[in-house]
Amino acid sequence: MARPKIALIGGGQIGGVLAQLTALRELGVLFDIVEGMPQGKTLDIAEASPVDNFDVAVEGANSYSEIKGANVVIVTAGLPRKPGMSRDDLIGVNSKIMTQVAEGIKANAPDAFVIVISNPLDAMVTLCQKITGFPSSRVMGMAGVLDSARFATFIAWELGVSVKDVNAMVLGGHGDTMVPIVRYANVNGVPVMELLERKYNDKAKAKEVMAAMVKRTQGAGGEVVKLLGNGSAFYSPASSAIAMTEAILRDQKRLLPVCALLNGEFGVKGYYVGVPCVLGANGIEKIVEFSLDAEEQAMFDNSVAAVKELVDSMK
Ligand code: TXD
Repeated sequence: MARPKIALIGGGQIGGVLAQLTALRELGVLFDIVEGMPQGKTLDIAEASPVDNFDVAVEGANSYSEIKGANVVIVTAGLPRKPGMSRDDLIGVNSKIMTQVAEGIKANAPDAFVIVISNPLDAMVTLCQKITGFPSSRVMGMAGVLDSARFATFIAWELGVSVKDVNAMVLGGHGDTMVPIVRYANVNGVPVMELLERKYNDKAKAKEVMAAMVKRTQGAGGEVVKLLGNGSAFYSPASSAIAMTEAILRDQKRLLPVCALLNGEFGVKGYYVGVPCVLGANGIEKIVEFSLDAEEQAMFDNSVAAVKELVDSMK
């Protein structure tokens, strides 16, 4: 079976790491459409192949015609935040870029699955699906996998356990209103709240520590932006998008938080929001609902309202 072809639209910070990660997994990769830089990055990655022991066709491209036949297209085209900026501040410039990118994908890779990373994520994936006209099962946003990974990292550090044993999920919009689902966060099935209460022998302290981790998760993107001073996170977003790509290409039926177009699920219709989805060979194969308690519902509704306001501002 021919190796799958992945087109990476946007060869900047995240795009460069995406190219390396896809190459290392021998997933096959066609890289970027930005003048010159993609050729340099892919040549550099290819020259690492004897050392990292992978065979893969890695090409730099400057024309959409070279994404023909791509099975998956991952979009990072767009400006990142600068310190002090919100993701929403990017909507004007990145909407113009996304319009051009979506038209290129529609014309050259009409059967591809599309994973949008560009910010503001919930709005950009909405625009991409609208302009490509692809079924919503094939157009999704990457945010929840990253936000959940951040939440899991903070939990692991707090409890002194391996990240491999932490399960944590973040739903809602990809912004300060995102919703870490505290109630279901666990370490190999043991609720995190119980472990915190035992660690501190104090329920109030446990709640305080968890609240701090929730807040850090919601602000984690901005924390990296502030430290970097120029640009935003790129290793963790790239890894998160590759996890989604592998789930599709290897038909893994992963249950992951994905920014998906809702049609009544979780009480939302007609908007892209981060919810649990089964990802497999058919893309978003199922949106998995579960009951939210009153606090979670209020946070989710608030997050959805923020997404609606942002998306409606594009109309
Ligand atoms: O979780 C998430 N979804 C977020 C997304 C996590 C982190 C960063 N997030 C966003 O991804 C970020 O706010 C940006 O909107 C995108 C890409 O971030 P990155 O750090 O990769 O930005 P770069 O390094 O500026 O790369 C963007 C590339 C750059 O090389 C531009 O030349 C290119 O996009 N670009 C284009 N490529 C193709 N077509 C067009 N029109 C175009 N315009 C710019």
